[in-house]
Amino acid sequence: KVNGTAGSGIPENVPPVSCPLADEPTEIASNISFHAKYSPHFSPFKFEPEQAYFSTAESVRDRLIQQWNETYLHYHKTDPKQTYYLSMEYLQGRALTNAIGNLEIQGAYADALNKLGHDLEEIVEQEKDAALGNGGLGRLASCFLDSMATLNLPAWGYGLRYRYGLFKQRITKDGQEELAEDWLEKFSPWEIVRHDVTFPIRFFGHVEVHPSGSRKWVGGELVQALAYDVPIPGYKTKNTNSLRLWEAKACAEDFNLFQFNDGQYESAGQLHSRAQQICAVLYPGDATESGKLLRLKQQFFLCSASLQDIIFRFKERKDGKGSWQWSDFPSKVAVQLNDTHPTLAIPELMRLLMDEEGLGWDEAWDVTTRTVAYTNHTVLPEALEKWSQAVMWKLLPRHMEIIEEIDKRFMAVVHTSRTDLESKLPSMRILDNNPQKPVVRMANLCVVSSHTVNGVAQLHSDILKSELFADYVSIWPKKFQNKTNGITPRRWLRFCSPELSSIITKWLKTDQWVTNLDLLAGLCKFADNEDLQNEWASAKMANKQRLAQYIFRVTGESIDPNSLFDIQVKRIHEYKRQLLNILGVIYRYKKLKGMSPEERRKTTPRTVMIGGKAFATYTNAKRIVKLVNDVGDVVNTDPEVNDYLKVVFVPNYNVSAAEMLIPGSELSQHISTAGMEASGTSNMKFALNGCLIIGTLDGANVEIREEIGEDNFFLFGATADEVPQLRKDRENGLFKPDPRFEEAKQYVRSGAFGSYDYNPLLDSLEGNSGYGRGDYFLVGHDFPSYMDAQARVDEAYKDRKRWLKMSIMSTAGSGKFSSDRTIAQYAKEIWNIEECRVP
Ligand code: B1H
Repeated sequence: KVNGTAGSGIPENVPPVSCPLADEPTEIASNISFHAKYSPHFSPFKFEPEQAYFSTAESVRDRLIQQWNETYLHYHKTDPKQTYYLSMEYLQGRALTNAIGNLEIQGAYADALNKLGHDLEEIVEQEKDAALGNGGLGRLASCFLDSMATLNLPAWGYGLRYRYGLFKQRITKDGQEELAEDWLEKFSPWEIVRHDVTFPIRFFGHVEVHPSGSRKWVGGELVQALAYDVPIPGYKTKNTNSLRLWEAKACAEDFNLFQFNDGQYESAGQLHSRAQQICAVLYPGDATESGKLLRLKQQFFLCSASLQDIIFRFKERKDGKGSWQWSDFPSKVAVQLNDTHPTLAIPELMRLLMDEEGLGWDEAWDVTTRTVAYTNHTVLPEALEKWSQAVMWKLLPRHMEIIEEIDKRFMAVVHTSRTDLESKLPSMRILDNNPQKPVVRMANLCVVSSHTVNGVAQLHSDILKSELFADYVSIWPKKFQNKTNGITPRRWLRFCSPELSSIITKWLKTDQWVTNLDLLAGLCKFADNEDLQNEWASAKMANKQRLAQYIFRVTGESIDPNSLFDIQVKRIHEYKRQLLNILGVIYRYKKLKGMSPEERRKTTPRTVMIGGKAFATYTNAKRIVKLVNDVGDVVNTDPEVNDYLKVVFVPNYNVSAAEMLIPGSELSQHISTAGMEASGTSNMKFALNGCLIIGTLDGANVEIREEIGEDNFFLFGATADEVPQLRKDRENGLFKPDPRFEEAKQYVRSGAFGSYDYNPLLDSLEGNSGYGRGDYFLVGHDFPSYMDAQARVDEAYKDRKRWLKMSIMSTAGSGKFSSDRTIAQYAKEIWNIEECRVP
């Protein structure tokens, strides 16, 4: 038994010492010092914050393991249908606060640490963020894990254990610099290596045809996938699921001792170091051919290891329970693909069923298509994955045969039953056989092979149906669904803002909102209540002060907690329009400079914070980072203005920084070109924390505005259906720029913010057409309505009562955006799984 629980365990007459799961602070303190002494990673005579963190984490892990074992046993016994979430990214952030919060042992651990001479708040800061993801897509996967455990759903996350996560961002005088993020530098106390869970993964090789006609993939190179399990506790429940992260290892016999003894040290370990490359870094840049091959290897590695594991578990739990059939597989297994990155799960499941298990094509296809579902997260053309057929034939020859067959059969269906769609076939096909560059279109493969395809916000799902996947809708009208994203209210309110949380609990007279977020609507009726407003304001002020200290620590800049805290934090991308934000700031600065001191005193003082990482080779994104920093340098040292405006670039934005920034925010910017941001999820986190939104009708903004009320949302900009015509107008020379927009750009070109050459960046806003040129993202078109909306913000902030009411209404209207709601919908409407609560 590899994963097994039955039969081969420790004999019952020799039970292990029961795990010391103490509740009393004194006992917890003993347990922490036990770990410091008997699971030492440091000198046992040292107990500084770092040592205290690791021993505290190990003490908490004891509890997690206890619940995690019980959960595994319970699922094994009950044998429900389970969901397997396949994602190349998880942005888990820190685990300690979340674990003791979900286990409800926060107070006891704080007291225990006090007895040991430490402060919990300081200890949790010792933990490095696990940043195995890029942005929203990876954080969504992590919020989903929290909700699946909290809802007692039998579910697993599968991902890769990258040695280096998303790069660390440092700001120098030249702008962004990327450094390796060594999250495993010491070790992670939250993962359990599973030497009993390994699978072989093949690359390259060829297809062998047997006389019977059956085919088999052989040869090439083999590496081992080794499992690391991260326990995922639910909130106030015993259920503790697994995030299973795969690491690549060479087989022991791959080490060439003969070569080593001969002094050829490097070639002796060649296969070892090649295996290690697979999980070395998150998304290696794909500019080079070798980088591309490595990314494809990573994707296949995740898919093959996870599916072998899933099939193993399916068979294991069926063992000894009478007869079972492969046709039962879809009633025990749901596989969710987080975007197209794990698409290879489809041909890999087909291969395993046909070549390893002996099923015929039709049977294997039926099982696969009833098992797999696909979530689309973007309509941006550059993010729709297309893999070179040549590279795929080389790395995965058997999978390419299967993909060709899926393509062929799909064409046959259209030719026989949908002749009306024949003219659309060239773009609907999975294979794009363009002789210049033949590719496999991964999204098309997903749509054809999945039982369900969903978008991540209503507007996005509508766009998928009316544009990207429109031609498929008439074939499979019921295949397409919407699942509006959500966020976990535990990490994103209960734990990151304990001050606001206790006020909410006090006024709602219950803390049930933490698992039933719709209860927040109960705050509406108190939105005008002066007592609530005062308590609300003081919690917000406490969070702003904490944020101001953080900003001082990471940038050296002093900011005034009495100014309006205005924040935009997300990956830097032209479609997200940080450039619109900073051009607005530049215009504001120029106006402030032209005012008399009395006039300035009548303005609303603001602190504008912008943070986010730019992809290392994305030149315009890096220029935007540099511009924000340069504007900050000028504005913040200008004594005429800096009481009324400060501009701060927040370095190295990550999950932990978000937990500090979001509770202290009052206004946040979600200002993408309409139709381009699939959903956004930080918009939900800000609104939940009583932060007002200035935004376009894009992604989930549309639904947030519906829920919190249009009076409580600062709306501006073109709508998604206007965008194509506006781009055409521009091509036809019909666009008349607003003078304010021209003035802001001109100010930068004049050198007001230093000698760096911003002309190439600003030139992307000029001209008439082209992706990334001719103002494709419509910054110029939306600039005047953006500035008008900002003027409405300034006015609203002057009226303290009105602002506080809007803030309370934002929180009150955020119930829909709990990932508990999202996951309950996936469970019911896509996965068909039910709760399996550990007694
Ligand atoms: C989202 C990505 C993404 N959509 C390619 N697509 C990647 C694409 O490494 N890659 O190759 C990585 C990530 N990420 C985001 O998903 C959307 O832009 C957000 O709007 C959305 O909220 C989020 C979660 O659905």
